[in-house]
Amino acid sequence: MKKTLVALSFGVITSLSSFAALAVQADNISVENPFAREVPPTAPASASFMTLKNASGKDINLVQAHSEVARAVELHTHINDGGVMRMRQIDKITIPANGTTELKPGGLHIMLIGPHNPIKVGQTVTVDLEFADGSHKKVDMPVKSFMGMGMQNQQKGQHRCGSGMH
Ligand SMILES: [Cu+2]
Repeated sequence: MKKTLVALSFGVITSLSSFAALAVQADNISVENPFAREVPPTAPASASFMTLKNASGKDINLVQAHSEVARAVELHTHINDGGVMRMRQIDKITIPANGTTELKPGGLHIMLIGPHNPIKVGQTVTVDLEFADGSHKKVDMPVKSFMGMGMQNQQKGQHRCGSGMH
């Protein structure tokens, strides 16, 4: 009987520690100021932005993102292509050890391609972040209008960037 108990608790400890190992990257990442961009019903894509903070002493890579609001979700950056800002898909976004990575208009972003429904102000969009170790973090983000953020100039750049992709 005693032997069984010991074996049982050992099994529990083993599974707990392996769970902790799996969850460690997501647990070290905190998300600040997440938001998604409102787009017209006909828009082929939207984007989401946030500040990612890494509380660990090792670099953490965001390798994928998932969301039920869109047909496909991609990690993107902007590149300056002969004076024109264009988007490009990338395979990871690195959050440096004890550092911060900002996803913002005109820079890194999470692309929501082919929204199933119009993405409007007042809604909340959920994006699931997946890190290199397979751990996940769900982020609920309000939908914001760029016009309401005093970012008219940015919006012009975004539009050009979007038409460059499609
Ligand atoms: Cu993009």
